[in-house]
Amino acid sequence: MSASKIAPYHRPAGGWGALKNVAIQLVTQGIPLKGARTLLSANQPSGFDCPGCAWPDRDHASTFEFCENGAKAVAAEATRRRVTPDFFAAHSVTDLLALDDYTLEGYGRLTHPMRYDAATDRYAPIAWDDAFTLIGEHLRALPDPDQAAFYTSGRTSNEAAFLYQLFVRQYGTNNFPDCSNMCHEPTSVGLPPTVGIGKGTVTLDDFEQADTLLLFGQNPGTNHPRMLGELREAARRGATIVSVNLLHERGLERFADPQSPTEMLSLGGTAISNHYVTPACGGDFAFVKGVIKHVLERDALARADGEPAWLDDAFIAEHTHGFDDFAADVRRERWEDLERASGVSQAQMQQIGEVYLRGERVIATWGMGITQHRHAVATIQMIVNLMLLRGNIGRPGAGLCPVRGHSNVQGDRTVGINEKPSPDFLDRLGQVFAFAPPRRDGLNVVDTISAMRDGRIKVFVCMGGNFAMATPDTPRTWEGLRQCDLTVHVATKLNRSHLVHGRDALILPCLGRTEIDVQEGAVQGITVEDSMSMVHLSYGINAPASEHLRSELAIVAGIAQATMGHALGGVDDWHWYVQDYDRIRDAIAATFDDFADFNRRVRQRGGFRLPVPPSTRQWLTANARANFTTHPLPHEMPIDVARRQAGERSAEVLQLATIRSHDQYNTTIYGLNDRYRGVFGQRRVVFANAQDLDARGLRAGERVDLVGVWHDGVARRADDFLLVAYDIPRGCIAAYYPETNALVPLDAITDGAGTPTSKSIPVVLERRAA
Ligand SMILES: Nc1nc2c(c(=O)[nH]1)N[C@H]1C(S)=C(S)[C@@H](COP(=O)(O)OP(=O)(O)OC[C@H]3O[C@@H](n4cnc5c(=O)[nH]c(N)nc54)[C@H](O)[C@@H]3O)O[C@H]1N2
Ligand SMILES: Nc1nc2c(c(=O)[nH]1)N[C@H]1C(S)=C(S)[C@@H](COP(=O)(O)OP(=O)(O)OC[C@H]3O[C@@H](n4cnc5c(=O)[nH]c(N)nc54)[C@H](O)[C@@H]3O)O[C@H]1N2
Ligand SMILES: [Mo]
Repeated sequence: MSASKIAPYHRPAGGWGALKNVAIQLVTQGIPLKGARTLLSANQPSGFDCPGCAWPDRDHASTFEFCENGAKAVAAEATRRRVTPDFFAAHSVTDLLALDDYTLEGYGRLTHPMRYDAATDRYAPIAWDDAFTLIGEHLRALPDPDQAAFYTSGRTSNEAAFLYQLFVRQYGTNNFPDCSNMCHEPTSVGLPPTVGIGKGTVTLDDFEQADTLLLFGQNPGTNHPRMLGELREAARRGATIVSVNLLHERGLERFADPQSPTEMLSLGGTAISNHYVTPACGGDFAFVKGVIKHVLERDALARADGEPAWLDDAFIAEHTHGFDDFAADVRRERWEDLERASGVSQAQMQQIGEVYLRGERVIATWGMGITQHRHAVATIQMIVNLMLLRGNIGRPGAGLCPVRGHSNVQGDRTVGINEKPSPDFLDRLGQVFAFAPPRRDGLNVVDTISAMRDGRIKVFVCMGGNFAMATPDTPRTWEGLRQCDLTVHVATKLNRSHLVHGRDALILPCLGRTEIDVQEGAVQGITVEDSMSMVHLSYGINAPASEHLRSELAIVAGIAQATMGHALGGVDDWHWYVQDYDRIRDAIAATFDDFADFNRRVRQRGGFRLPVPPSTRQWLTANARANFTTHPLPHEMPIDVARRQAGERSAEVLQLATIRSHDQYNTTIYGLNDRYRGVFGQRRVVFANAQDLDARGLRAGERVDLVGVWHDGVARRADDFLLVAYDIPRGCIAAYYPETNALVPLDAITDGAGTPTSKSIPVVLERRAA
């Protein structure tokens, strides 16, 4: 690993750096040339869906699209390293807990089912059937099924997720905390009342036709590298690209396509953004409102002068509701209040308003910089308002594009992983499988943690993910996990969640998406849904990491059979579904009209797209219209509240945004560099504005502790970070997740969506004693 240093990066994103880093990853994971074959099969017709991000690819049938971070995700799964029973015999859980997350996952793939033994403080092998029996005993012993919770991380296939929710609902609870609760939940909550569906409305074809792209709070150079290909094409054909981001992210500024010989040889790359706006943390809500205010003002002027209107009057009249109230509210806002709340000047809001007016086909995208804030739902609805003004939804080249995270997080939701299922869905599920699904709303992620802490959740099953690290308020989450009677983790690699366990604990190793899945002698494919609602098949190509691995589906069936004794839908044994995954797809098709003829359609080249009614201007809202939503600026922004609570330290409070480095996949750390941001060989850094440092008598290069400020008076801290002077708005700092999750209070959540506000946590900096 390279020595630690801070050195600004001036080259474009992508380019030679990307190729070099893939080679380094292959060597680190012990993958020889064969690795190249694995990489070339990502997103190919007969290959597997990339386990990296949820960005779609051209009809799943095009030439290989190079993606550095997709390659890292594949290499991490295809690693030659193994965590065997011998490994567990040699290391106590207490010893393993002392290691960092990078080291833990670096040990490689899990090979055997393991059970915790308190007498030796070690995990020891257990037979699969005994593991299932143990889970069944625990679950059946609970007096109330609501005392169990079932987490899903978004890599799980549609088939596994469907079977999982079917079993859990037969068992009797809707307790489905899900990674989505920490991710795009505000999108899933904010969009349905406005456009009738909680998903994006565009396809890649729309990206090809758009003349204006508004990119809010996402870092595609790292988290969705294949999206840079679309942005590069757009930039080259003269589309106007506006980035709205707390930081000047390299990938949003310049990109060199590793597959373009000219860009690689000239070292220059393509400029991406024409305009770059850096609002304060959480300032996007007021910023978008300011842009809208300009649009309304220009429209009013044009009309007064007898010029053509700027608004799409016909669309607003025919398709929308609520315009007058909304417009009146926007007109009432004063520019100085919008400036203060956004951290953006009136002039720049007007400038971007002008860009929006000139755009004939506008797409708005957003990521975690928008969703992980107190006012995320309002911000997303304000973006929708902006788009509705000129009919930028439901026509070619225009629309909404929330950019999802995990490669199947959207699909898991579609097939029923939802702690607040709709009555219609439950009715249908009950009809198809002849049972009475539970009707009570279940618990989301933060509610599950609270419920564990006060003993209301006793059994916790995780289908993937790393709950102990990905969730907020780390010490409190750990308290909760340790109070459980049983924790179960279905996983590919060792992580901290396996070490912060209940009294009984199991680790159940599963096949990854890159691996060949054979049931009853036949190779099985699974399906996933990408960020643009395309559903396609995925087949692994590598031999399984161990002969003892089972597919997630087989594991769900094993748990279900041991718990319930019989299956649903006139089937005796849950394993019947797993013998041929087509059977589960038939069950999905019977439950959801949108999946009619699933098995045939998914075998068409490129798969199929689930219906997205707003993309053809059909609005499945209560009033069958697209709705403008009115959201006045709050009297106090979250940071003002925190400052008030901080008492005499009020002037010191900063807003911390917790973000991803280039060398990580959520809690999986691939390496210690974040090269586009100039960070090498380390992760405990905090990016701060030089003037903020001066004002606090601090200097870049010093080490500091981050100390939380919250109304409950609980001491929250994350210690020992290197201060890096950075181009970031005043009052804001940024540092990597998950090291900073201890600072995120459990009740710091998005209004209406329960998502941790991981992008604006009030903290103060304290110099460490030398
Ligand atoms: N390689 C890799 N790929 C991934 C992941 C990964 O960890 N590694 N994670 C996957 C997952 S689950 C997800 S959800 C996505 C996440 O992908 P992103 O949404 O890109 O996630 P983040 O890195 O958390 O950062 C979001 C961006 O928001 C900006 N930001 C922070 N606060 C604000 C703000 O208040 N306003 C604005 N406008 N911008 C702000 C940050 O500067 C950063 O550029 O990526 C997915 N893909
Ligand atoms: N402070 C802060 N916290 C955050 C965020 C943030 O920006 N800031 N982002 C949030 C977001 S957007 C998300 S999505 C969550 C992510 O939360 P999670 O989805 O819970 O976390 P991951 O790190 O993606 O999970 C990694 C683990 O998944 C397991 N795994 C990998 N592949 C498979 C597979 O195919 N099957 C199974 N069964 N297991 C597998 C491996 O054991 C690996 O260790 O974190 C959230 N937490
Ligand atoms: Mo995510």
